[in-house]
Amino acid sequence: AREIFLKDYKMPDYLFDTVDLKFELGEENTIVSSKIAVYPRAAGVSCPLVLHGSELKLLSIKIDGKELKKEEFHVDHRHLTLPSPPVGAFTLEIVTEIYPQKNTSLEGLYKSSGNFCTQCEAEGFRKITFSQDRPDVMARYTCRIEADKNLYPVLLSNGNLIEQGNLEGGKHYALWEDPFKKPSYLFALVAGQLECRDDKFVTRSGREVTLRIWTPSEDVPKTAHAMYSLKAAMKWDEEVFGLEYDLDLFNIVAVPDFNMGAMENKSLNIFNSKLVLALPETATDGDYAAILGVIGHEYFHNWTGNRVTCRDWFQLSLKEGLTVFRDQEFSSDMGSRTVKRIVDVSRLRNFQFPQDAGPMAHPVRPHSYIKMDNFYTVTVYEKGAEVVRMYKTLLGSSGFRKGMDLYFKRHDGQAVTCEDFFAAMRDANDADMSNFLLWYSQAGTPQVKVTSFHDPDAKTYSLKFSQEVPSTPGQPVKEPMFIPVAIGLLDSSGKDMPLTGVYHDGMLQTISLPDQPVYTTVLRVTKKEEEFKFANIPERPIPSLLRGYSAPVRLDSDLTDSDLFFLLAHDSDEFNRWEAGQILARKLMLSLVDDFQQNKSLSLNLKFIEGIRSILCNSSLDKEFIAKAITLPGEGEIMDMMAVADPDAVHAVRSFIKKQIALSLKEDLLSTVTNSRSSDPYVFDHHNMARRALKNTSLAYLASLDDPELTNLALDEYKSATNMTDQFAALAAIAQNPGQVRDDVLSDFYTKWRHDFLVVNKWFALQAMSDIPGNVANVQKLLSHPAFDLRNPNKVYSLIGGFCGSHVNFHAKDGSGYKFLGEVVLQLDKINPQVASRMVSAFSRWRRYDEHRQALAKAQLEMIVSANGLSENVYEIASKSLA
Ligand code: B3K
Ligand code: ZN
Repeated sequence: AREIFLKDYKMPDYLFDTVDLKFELGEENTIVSSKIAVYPRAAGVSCPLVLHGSELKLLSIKIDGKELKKEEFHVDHRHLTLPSPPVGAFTLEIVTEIYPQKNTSLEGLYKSSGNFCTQCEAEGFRKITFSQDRPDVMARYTCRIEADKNLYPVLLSNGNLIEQGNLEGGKHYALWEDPFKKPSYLFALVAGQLECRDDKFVTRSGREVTLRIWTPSEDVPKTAHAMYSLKAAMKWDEEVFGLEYDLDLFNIVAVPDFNMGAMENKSLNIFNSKLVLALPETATDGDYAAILGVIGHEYFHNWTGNRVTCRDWFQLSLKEGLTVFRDQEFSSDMGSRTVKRIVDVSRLRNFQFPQDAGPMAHPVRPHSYIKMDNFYTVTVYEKGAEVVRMYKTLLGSSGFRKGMDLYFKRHDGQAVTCEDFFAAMRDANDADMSNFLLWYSQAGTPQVKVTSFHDPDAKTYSLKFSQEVPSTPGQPVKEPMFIPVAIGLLDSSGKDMPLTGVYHDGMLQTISLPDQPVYTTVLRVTKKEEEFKFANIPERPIPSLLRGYSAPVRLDSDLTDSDLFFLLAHDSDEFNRWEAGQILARKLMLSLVDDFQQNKSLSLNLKFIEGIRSILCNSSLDKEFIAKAITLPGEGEIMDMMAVADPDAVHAVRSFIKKQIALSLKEDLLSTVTNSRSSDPYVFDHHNMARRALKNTSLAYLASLDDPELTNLALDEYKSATNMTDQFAALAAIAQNPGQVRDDVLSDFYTKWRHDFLVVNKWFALQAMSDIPGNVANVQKLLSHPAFDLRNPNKVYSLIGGFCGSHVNFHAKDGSGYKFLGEVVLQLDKINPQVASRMVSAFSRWRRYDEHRQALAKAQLEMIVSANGLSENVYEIASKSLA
């Protein structure tokens, strides 16, 4: 397999002005005719023109209307080469034949429940026709679609519909024109039997935009929330970034077979149905929130990704990190900012930190790849979003906005790099950002240590920072990073102290004056070791460090347990209140894991329970915040902090603490459940979501006790639920404990929902993720359940992905989990390499476990890499995992 390197980037020799496509969609094959206006980037050059193409049957090729002779071009399985095209501009016409009906990779043109659709990012356009399939070649496209009118009444592509009509033989056609230049990866086509929900949005400059969400007719009633989300996103982008939509039509299509969540094709977003369809009875609060976020995300790409795109795929985070940051901010403004931050930081810790510490660790801007699809990662997306957030933390809201404005002013219509974004931020603010760019090139989570010292005589409070970036594959030695540390100091009554000035590098920098007190300041930590000394601090403060999680680092401080309990009770930064509780919980869990491993009996510190009780019973706190604050850190997070990850110990300890909390706080939890019920119809708003979250978190604690009375309570909740959030939460609560009740209620749920594939996927996922002993056998059985299908990515993610999420079962000591995954990966790889490669990633941290498990996992990885006909996708992940 060939590896592609960032350092080898070369500008294209030829550019495309226009691309006119014609699709003749048929039942056996599809004929694609492409007419490209080609011109050399530098006048007068003559060199070969190399087009990408894969799995294409070439039918004809013409230059300026003249059919090429055999010796005038060359085709292999990746390229079509024209060794000596004409000097100057010319027209290239190519006709190819493709077989969408046989395309199970769901990349390029394929069929999903009878409808045609496309997925081109990153390099799927080359499976449709020969092209320079790279993002720095931007052209204006037209697309003519011809198809049977009965089978495919709806024909969609990017831009504006400029012509449509009937053809002979029961066919019809539509001609679409996209006035904006775009790279091939943003091309889209949809044809099929679809109906739409129609709406309007008037932009603030008065453009009336038609909004349409397309689904099979029976699903149209389920698109109301997606439409609400779209309109909210359009308004938000105008208000917060001054960005308006730029066409008269915006289409969203929902398809059941889709590799990822969604795709931001210009004016024709294609979505995985699970991120569009929702009714209170079928979708949970989590689903509603995900729909809001992803509809926003794809819409926001219209500016960050489409109007300004990436020069090459190494720059992916330029659009993805930035757009994730934008969707996070959007969701924060629509709900609770603190809770959204907690959710995002937990995700980073549970998934990105492990990636950044393992064999697949890569910088936010990777240096090389074999298959680009393997780099749509939590590092590029979520760590990339943290990098964007740090600009905002350093430059402030208005400085960040100035940087964004300059970025669009400079680069609208261009394909650019992460440096261009950095330069816009820096130049718009005249800022000194020293070594900030290292965030794009150095992998690994920086480890930051802080020690504090109060000097009562000098009334100073000093914080000494040291940092270390761990070595990662290909990067043994690292330089110190630019780390913005937002900080506040609490006095003994728990109030924020005004921060007046700080000594740094021998200079006193003023922070605030008495009439305009400042309580949070951002320290710029840039060296391996560095000291900051606050002036006018009369008493020993409790520091609130890294407020709002101002940088994606692992922070270690000398805060004592009592400092942390104090912060949990008083910090004005709500995120850090949660964080203080999490630090306490992590310490506690790690020390109990030690006890467990030494066969000591486990016992729980009363102070911890009391801390949880005081949060649970504090009626002044937001209920969703409480739900988060009483939830223990994930097992993955704890294992990630251990020298040798021990899934059995971590699971035993987490379950033990859960049950202890449930036992000790039983009455409080019961009254929380009782008081949080509501008979009002479902509303998706923060108030009601928070109420449900707290009720259901409490219910899960109670049901963990496996006490018949409490199981009955959960059963009552299950039966009386009027929405999926409550119904599914009750089901999950019951399903924690093996037994007849569990089996009965699971089969009741399936019977109720067997007609709704999205709900059935939840049912698969719940069983797959279960920590009940020996679950591999159940999952194996579900593989042959009539509702399961290896060709549908959502089903695979629910059942196979879900199973790998249960640390105890996937890492079962007998190797049964590894064996199960190894076999499935090879089957899947034949169908859909992208999905197979996501699944094989579960093996990548095998070195973190004991020798016995290592040997078992390694054997599976070796079996996989040596398999015949393995895809490059799976090969890359498996071989890098073994390296
Ligand atoms: N840009 C797409 C992801 C494409 C993945 C290609 N393997 C969705 C998104 O991030 O918005
Ligand atoms: Zn995106």
